[in-house]
Amino acid sequence: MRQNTYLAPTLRDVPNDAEVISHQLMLRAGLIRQSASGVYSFLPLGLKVLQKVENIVRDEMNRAGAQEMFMPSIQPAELWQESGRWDAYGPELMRFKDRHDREFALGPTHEEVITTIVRDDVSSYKKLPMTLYQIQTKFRDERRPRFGILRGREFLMKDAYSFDRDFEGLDESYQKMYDAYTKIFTRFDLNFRAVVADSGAMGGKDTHEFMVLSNIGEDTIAYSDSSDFAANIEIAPVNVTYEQSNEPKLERETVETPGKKSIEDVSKFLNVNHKTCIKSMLFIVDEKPVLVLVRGDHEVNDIKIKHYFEAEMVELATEDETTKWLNSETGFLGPVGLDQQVTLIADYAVEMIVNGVCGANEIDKHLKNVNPGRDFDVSAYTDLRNIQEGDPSPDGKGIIKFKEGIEVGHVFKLGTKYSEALGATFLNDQGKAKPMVMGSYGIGVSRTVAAIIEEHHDENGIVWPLSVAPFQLHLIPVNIKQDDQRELAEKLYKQLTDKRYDVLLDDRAERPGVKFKDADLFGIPLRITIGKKANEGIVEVKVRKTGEMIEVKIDELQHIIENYVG
Ligand code: 9G3
Repeated sequence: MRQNTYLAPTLRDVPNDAEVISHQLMLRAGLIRQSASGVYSFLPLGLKVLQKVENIVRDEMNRAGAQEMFMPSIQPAELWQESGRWDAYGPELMRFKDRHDREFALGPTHEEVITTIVRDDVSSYKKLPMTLYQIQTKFRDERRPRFGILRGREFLMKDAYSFDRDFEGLDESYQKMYDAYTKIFTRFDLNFRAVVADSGAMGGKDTHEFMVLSNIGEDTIAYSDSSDFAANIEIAPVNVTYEQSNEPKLERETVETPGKKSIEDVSKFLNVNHKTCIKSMLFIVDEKPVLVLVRGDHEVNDIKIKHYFEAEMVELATEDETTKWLNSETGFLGPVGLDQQVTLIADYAVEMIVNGVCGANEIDKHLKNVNPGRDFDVSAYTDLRNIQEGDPSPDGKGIIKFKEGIEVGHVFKLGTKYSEALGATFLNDQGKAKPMVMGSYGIGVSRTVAAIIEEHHDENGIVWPLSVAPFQLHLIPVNIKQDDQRELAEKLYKQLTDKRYDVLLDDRAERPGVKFKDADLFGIPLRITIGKKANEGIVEVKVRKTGEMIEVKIDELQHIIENYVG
């Protein structure tokens, strides 16, 4: 490719609305341009990388036995009404009407579409297991698109769907996809972890997120410093045995705590350790009031509350609801003398508190020397808190540390949620109709491009791993007006492209400094510079990743290139 007419407009300055390095570099290196908030065009250089990422995903999907197909983005509302999701999603689902006033959605995902296709054309167990996938644009009207294509409103996703006879079959299909994902993210040279995650609205039990460790990730991963345990903090289980002090249990008393609401203020004011304080938070769980207790130094995890009650909705109570159920206000809530209608549950750590402090359910008052079992009974002790750095790893090996992560993949065991809702059944070997058992598997293909840049860049620009680089070689004659440099460049360009190398030739009549700055921004793995020694048949090779520079004779060049690029 000749750079002089190539649409890869580079920017010297960092665009000020780009907060993260991948967004900055994708704009500066001319990979993308924004056309609306969260909506981007891929320019030629960006598209070449996107296609390399796509093709590695495609290669591993095919090797895992998945069949590629292609579904429409336009999805009839009837499908989503049949699955019950038309009303389950809010403004994030992009909807529109056609000229006949019929309702449609722009597909954010394709469970409904794929399930009806398989329902209509697969009916025998002999055809299962079957895994289908596509690589296609998805639409999600994010409230706050940010970080460039990391969180866009139109993005490229590989979405796969597996159909099995039974749950054992699903486990096998799931494992095949899981293994394929491990190969894919390894080929992208990404530092990733498969973390146990929460299936959210998708239902089903097992699910893993493939997270690229990065300090700009929007998810927090709890991982062990000495095992491969890793889980999204949302559902990371806490496995701690708490000590109980053997101090004598004292008489409970009410104390004045004017305006002292937070655990910090109360523990300071009463001069007690915040670990002996009981944090009480009122939640409305599927319309019912639930007071949740955790130890003062812990955080409530509302996903765990949701799972405990297998609830649809878990919301923190408003002040009005707090007044209604506890006749008090946030900051002075406690479990003693609770209205029978309020369910009381507590995290395991609370059970071991002796002579604790909690709200008195009266404004400006707290209780001292409160003892679980004597002063209040809970309907259950269970795991309700966020895991914390320093906790023992739930698998008993090592200590928990936190790291932010960018979610680039997500695999789900869906079970029969969609096949039952949409009637996708098959006749088993006894001729009995059974619902197919499904899994769904996503990779954010465009998001992965940004994640690779987050991990592979330096102060001069992008440093592409060879597997996804837009070109393998960057051929740069320093001064295109010098005949010997131009002629040698053209000769090498022909030789290398004839050998099927992917070569970008900088044939622009630009100053050397501009050429080299652009080359650093583009991050093509190997740069071949043709300068003053062209007439001696000597060129300079620079390895983008290491900065290593070597001068080589033309006839040694092939060997160097094979060595580095393959
Ligand atoms: C929607 C909207 C946004 C959504 C969904 C539906 C996320 C939705 C979860 C999935 C599950 C899997 C197949 C590939 C892998 C992920 N955001 N999800 O279902 F209507 Cl607006 O997409 N789908």
